[in-house]
This record gives sequence, C-alpha cells and structure tokens, in this order.
Amino acid sequence: MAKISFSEKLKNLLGGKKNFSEDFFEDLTDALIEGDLGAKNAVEIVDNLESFCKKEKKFSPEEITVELKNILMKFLKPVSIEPSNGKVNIFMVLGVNGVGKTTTVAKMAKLYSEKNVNVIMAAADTFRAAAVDQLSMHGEKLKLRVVKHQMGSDPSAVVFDAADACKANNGGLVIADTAGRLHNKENLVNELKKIDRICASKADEGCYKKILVIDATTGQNAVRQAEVFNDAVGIDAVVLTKYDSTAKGGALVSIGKDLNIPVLFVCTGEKYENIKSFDPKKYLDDFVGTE
Ligand SMILES: Nc1nc2c(ncn2[C@@H]2O[C@H](COP(=O)(O)OP(=O)(O)OP(=O)(O)O)[C@@H](O)[C@H]2O)c(=O)[nH]1
Ligand SMILES: [Mg+2]
Repeated sequence: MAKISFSEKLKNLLGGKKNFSEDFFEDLTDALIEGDLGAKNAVEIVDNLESFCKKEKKFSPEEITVELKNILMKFLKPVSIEPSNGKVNIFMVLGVNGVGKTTTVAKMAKLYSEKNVNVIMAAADTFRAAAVDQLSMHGEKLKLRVVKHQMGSDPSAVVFDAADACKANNGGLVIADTAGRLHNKENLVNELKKIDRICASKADEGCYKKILVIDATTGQNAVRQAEVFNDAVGIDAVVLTKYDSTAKGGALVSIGKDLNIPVLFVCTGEKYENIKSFDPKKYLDDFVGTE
C-alpha cells in the first residue's frame, strides 16, 4: 500500500473532531516523524505550534496550516550559486552511492552551460569501472568536455587536470563527480579530504563549492549523511533528488534546522530537464498542503 503523505495525514487530522486537543498535537508529532522530520525536531516544531495556537487562540484548520508552514519556512533556506566569470570555479558533487550524483552532475552541467558558462565535467569517481563511462556518455550527449583518467587512478589528479583545463579556457566551471562508496567509510572520508584540498588550491578565491546530493527516498538517513559529509569537508548546499517519488524530502527541514545547510536544486526525474531551483514556498505547499 502506498504510504500516506504528511499533507494527507494533516488534512485528516484537521478534519477530525478532536477539537485540537492534546491528542491532535500528539498525532501531528507522529505524522511529522513519519514525514522524515526526526523525533526531536517534530516535538520541537509541534511545541512551538501548540504554544502559538493557545496564545493567539487560533485553532482553525487554516490558521494551524499557515502557522505550521511559517514555522517550517524558517528552516528552509534556498540558495543559488553562480560561477564567477573568467575564474576557475569548482563544484564538487558528493553523496553516498546511488543517490543520483552522476545524473545531477550532468543536469547541472547542462543548466550552467545554457547560461553560457564553459563547463567541464571531471570524472573523479574512479572507483567503479562504469562510473567514468556513465559520465562520458553524458558528455557526448551534452557535447561537453569530460576530463577522465583510468579506473582506479587518483581522483584528486582528475580534478587537478580538469581545473588546469578550465584555467586554459580562461575560466569556467568544473563539476566533479565523486565516488559514493570506497572500501570503507574512513577511506571515503580520507579520499574526499584529499580531493577537497586539491579543489581548494586550484579554484579561485570563493569559487569552490561542495554540493551534497541526498535522495528523498532515504528519509531521515539523509540527515545522517549530511552530518558525516559536513563534518568531513563542510557542505555549502544540498540537492534533493528523486522528489518525483512518493517521498517528500522532510529531511530537508532537519538539514536546514540542525546543520544550517541551504538547498540548491530539487530533482524530479532522470531526464536532464528534471532539475529546478529550490522554492521553499512551493515545497511547503506540497509537503504541508494548501490551506
Ligand atoms: N526518479 C528519479 N531517479 C533519479 C533521479 N536522479 C537520479 N536518478 C536515478 O537514480 C539512479 C542512480 O543515479 P546515479 O546518478 O548513477 O547515482 P550516483 O549517486 O552517481 O550512484 P553511484 O555512482 O553508484 O554512487 C539512476 O538510475 C538514475 O537515473 C531523480 O531525480 N528521480
Ligand atoms: Mg555515480
């Protein structure tokens, strides 16, 4: 059976005859937890909502919906990142295996190249044989350059070469795909730290961004992933993928609230066009519902 979304649950709760009792707020907390907000945040958000309702004597379904959105809105930060003209810009794209990194690299490459940015993709996932081929295929389709080395080679060296190529072009944007899995987590983190150092040294001042890809279908796990990557290298923005699934990406609230990381794009499918700038209002209309 398909999972009932948070907005449907909220609608049912607001339509119930509970008169917004303790039960109502408890059920709302449970619904938020199931919506991937995490227990701590769900309790805190509902506490705030309950205090507001009692203080302002606002208990209508519309008033509750509006205030819940107001509370959640504070934690959702959209960001847009534009490469600097004539500079060496590097975006390192990170995330655990299978979240959609390579697909997102290609989508972003298309998006920025359409803004007349000279984009080079760097195949810095050298761990898996198919990874380089996958990015090369995107490069051919999009008619964009892919800098690659052999499988198993040093990913930092790939980024190094891509940055040199970018500089030789009088600047542009290198978007680096990275491995989501190595032999173990420690290896992955060490490798990323090494690539991070190279990117920081090769990009012009303020032109290096670390972008974490998270998958809407992984629920609260995405928050844990964000913590790990943020601790390892520091994350500038997240991209939410697979938002075309039934999962509504409630983890974005925790990532904004607990880690203060903004959201760059939301992806809604496998096609190049299925990428949009993050619009928190639209996101909340979808997550919470319209009043
Ligand atoms: N429905 C949907 N599928 C997506 C989206 N983004 C990526 N995918 C699919 O998810 C699968 C994994 O995508 P990849 O881009 O290969 O993911 P990755 O993170 O690079 O994976 P690894 O390199 O194995 O770590 C592919 O089948 C993609 O087509 C999205 O927004 N929606
Ligand atoms: Mg990949």
